[in-house]
Amino acid sequence: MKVLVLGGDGFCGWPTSLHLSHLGHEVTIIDNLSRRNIDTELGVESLTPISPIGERIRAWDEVSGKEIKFINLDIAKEYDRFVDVLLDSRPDAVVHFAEQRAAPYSMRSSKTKRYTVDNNVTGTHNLLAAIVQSGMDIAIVHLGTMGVYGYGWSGSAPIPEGYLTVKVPTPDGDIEREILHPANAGSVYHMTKTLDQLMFKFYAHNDGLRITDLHQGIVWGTQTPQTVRDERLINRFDYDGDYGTVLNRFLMQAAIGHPLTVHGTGGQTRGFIHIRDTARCIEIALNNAPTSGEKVSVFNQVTETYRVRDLAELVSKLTGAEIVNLPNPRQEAAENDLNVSRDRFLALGLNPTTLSDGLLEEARDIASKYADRADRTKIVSRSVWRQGMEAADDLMP
Ligand code: NAD
Ligand code: USQ
Repeated sequence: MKVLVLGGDGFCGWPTSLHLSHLGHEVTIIDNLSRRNIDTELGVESLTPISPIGERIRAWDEVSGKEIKFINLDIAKEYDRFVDVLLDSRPDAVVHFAEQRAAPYSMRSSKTKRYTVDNNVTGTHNLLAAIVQSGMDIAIVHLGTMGVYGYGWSGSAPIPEGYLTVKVPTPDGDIEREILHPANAGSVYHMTKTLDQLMFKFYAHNDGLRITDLHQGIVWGTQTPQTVRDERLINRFDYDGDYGTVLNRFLMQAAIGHPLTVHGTGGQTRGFIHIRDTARCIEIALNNAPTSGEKVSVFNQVTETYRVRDLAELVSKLTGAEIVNLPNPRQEAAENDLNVSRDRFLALGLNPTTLSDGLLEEARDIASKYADRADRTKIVSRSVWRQGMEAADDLMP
C-alpha cells in the first residue's frame, strides 16, 4: 500500500512510519517540523536525543534497505502544494497525525489557543477538501482522542466506540437514533478534535470519503522494534510541563530524583496505550478501512485505564520516588471513573503491551539512561486553564 503519513516526524508518527515501512508499505512522511520548532520556542528538548529527519531516514535506509520519502509541507497553510502531492504520489491511504497535540500548550495563551485551532481545524479540513478535489479513492486514518468524550460523563456506563444509541421522544412515542457521542472537550486542543469529528461526519456522508477516527488514550513508552535498531532512529520522549504526558513524566521524574507531580488528588482516571500498540493499531485500521458510503469508523484506541495517583504509586514502588500533590493547573474533575469499550481492536487481533510488561524496561532503558539530559526547570506544568489559577511551581518543595 502507498501511505502518506502526515505528522510522521512526531512521537506517534515516526514509529508508525517505520512500522508501516517494515511491513513493506511505501511510506512518504509529510511534516512541517513544527513540533521541533515548538521545542525551540519552549526552550526544551526531547529527553532522548532525536536525530534530524534527514538522518533518521538515512539510518532507516541503512538498517532496513527500505526507503521512506520526506516532504516538508504545512498541511494547514500549503493547500495547493498538498493537492499536487496527492496527485503526484497517488496514495492508497493517508494517516493523519499532523496536529498540535498538547492540551497545556493549547491553554498557554490566546496565541497558542488560536494557533491550535487554526492549525488543527484547517489542516484536517484541507486534507478532506484535497482528497475530494483529487477525485481519488484514498482511505483516511485520523488520530483523535479519548478526550472528545470527556472523562466519566456517562458515569459507570462504558464509553461506546464513537456512537451512542438514544431515544428521542416524539408525539408518536420514542424513536431510536444513533448519534455521535456528545462532545465534552476539556481543553482547546481537545475541542479541535471534537470539531474534526463533525468534519469527518460531513465528508463521509456528502462525498463518500472513507474515514477511520481513532480515539486514542495517553500514549506511553518510547521505543518500538524498529526504533531500537539504531540510536539515530530513537523516538522522542517529551517530559516538559506542556508536552510531557503523565506516565512518561513520572518515569523521568523518578529517574532524576524529582518528586512525582500529581495534580490535585490524582483521582483523574485516563486511558493508556503503549507506543508499540499505537503503530499496530494503525496497521489494523489501514487493513480494515470502511467502504465508501459507510459512516465514520470509530475505534477506542486504549488498552488499560489508570487513576493518576495509582500510576504515581506504581512508579514510586518501582523506584522509591517521592510523590507530591500539587494544585491542579487544569480545570478538570478531581475524581472520575472511566469505563471504556475497546472490543474492536481486540477482535481484530491487537495483543496489548501492559504497564506490567513494559514499565521496568522504560524506566531502565530510557528514563535512567538519558536522565542527565533533563532540564529540571522545565518539569512543572506552568500552563493554567484560567487566569488567576495558581502556578504550581511556586509550591514545589
Ligand atoms: P507530535 O506533536 O509529536 O507529532 C505531531 C507531528 O505533526 C509533529 O511532527 C509536527 O511537526 C507535525 N505537524 C503539526 N502540524 C502540522 C502541519 N500543519 N503540517 C504538517 N505537519 C504538522 O504529536 P504525537 O504525540 O505524535 O501525536 C500525534 C497525533 O496523535 C495527534 O493528532 C494527537 O492529537 C494524537 N494523540 C496523541 C496522544 C499522545 O499521548 N501523544 C494521545 C492521543 C492522541
Ligand atoms: N497530570 C498529573 N501530573 C502531571 C501531568 C499530568 O497529575 O505531571 C494529570 C493531568 O492533570 C490529567 C492527566 O494527568 O488529569 C493526563 O494528563 P496528560 O498530560 O498525560 O494527558 P492529556 O493532557 O490528556 O493529553 C494527552 C496527549 C493528547 C491526547 C490525550 C489522550 O497529550 O494528545 O489526546 O492524552 S486522553 O487523555 O485520553 O484524552
